[in-house]
Amino acid sequence: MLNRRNFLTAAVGVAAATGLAACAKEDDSSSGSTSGGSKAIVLGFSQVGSESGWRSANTDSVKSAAKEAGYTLKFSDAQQKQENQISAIRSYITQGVDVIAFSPVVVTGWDAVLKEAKAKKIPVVLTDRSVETSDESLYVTLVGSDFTDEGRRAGKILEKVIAKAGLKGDVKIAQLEGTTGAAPAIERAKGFKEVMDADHADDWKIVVSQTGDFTRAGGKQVMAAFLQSNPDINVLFAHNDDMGIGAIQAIEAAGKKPGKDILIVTIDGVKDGFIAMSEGKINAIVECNPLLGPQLMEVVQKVKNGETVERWIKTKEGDFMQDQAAAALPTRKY
Ligand code: GZL
Repeated sequence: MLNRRNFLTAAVGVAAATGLAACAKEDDSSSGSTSGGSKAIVLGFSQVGSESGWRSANTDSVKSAAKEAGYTLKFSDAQQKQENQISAIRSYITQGVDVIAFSPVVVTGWDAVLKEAKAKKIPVVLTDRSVETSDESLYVTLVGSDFTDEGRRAGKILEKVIAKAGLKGDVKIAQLEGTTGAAPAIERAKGFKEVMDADHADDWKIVVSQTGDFTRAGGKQVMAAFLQSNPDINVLFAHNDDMGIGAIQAIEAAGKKPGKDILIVTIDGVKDGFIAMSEGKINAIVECNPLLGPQLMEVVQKVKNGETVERWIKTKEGDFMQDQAAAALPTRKY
């Protein structure tokens, strides 16, 4: 999806303009002030929504880091609707913010609005999720994880989970996919399939796969349907903890033991995921770090100064087996 590129010089200017009505849910969550009287950087940020524990932690990180940096943050929650993100970005362009940052809910459909930002010489920084575009100049950098690698890591840690559980015979996998068209959903599925195709073509099979839209309700509803249609599922791979936690409720309602009758691997590493893992209901978690705020603010300053920034600033993250959960819980930051 995103091919790593070398450095890209961000030469930017700032367009002044008057404000317009905002989009779904907007707030100026911090009014910046800098010592020395120089004008505070004005950052327009469009957030995907508030669909998961990961997203809430990501929002907190962006808001607190903007406050810490003394930036004026204009923040909007798109409630997982692309049209809300586009209107928020248009509003930031009209307001003449210094930099626009956003986490694109899906990978396609951004060229037009990003061309409008470019025309007004407002640099755009992607956080968390990437976009598909033929015009690389439409954004300066992505601050976020390698989701394909997260999918590969999920496949590799599932091997350890299966060995530890002593699961024998065919591995029948249910996959709860993230939001349809979203980079993490596309790329996590791709990475997981790479491991399956390379190392488990004859003993692992994804027997059913459907989106749960990264929400607990979605995970519960879809898993209940999975169990109706495929009662012999013995593994669940959920693209995030929240769908895995929802699926646990459906598995227990069906009279089965999550983490035992059905082995579960999820991605994110939010606190509730670690709690479920410490209770033996999730077998392993691949971490996806939402605390991108400080890195984002650092990049925004560099971009505002017209400095060179890397095309992809990756976040660091680990993987956790069930027996590590209890010890890790007290130090989890989200
Ligand atoms: C991943 C992020 C995903 C999380 C989900 O970086 O975009 O969206 O994995 C969240 O929990 O909803």
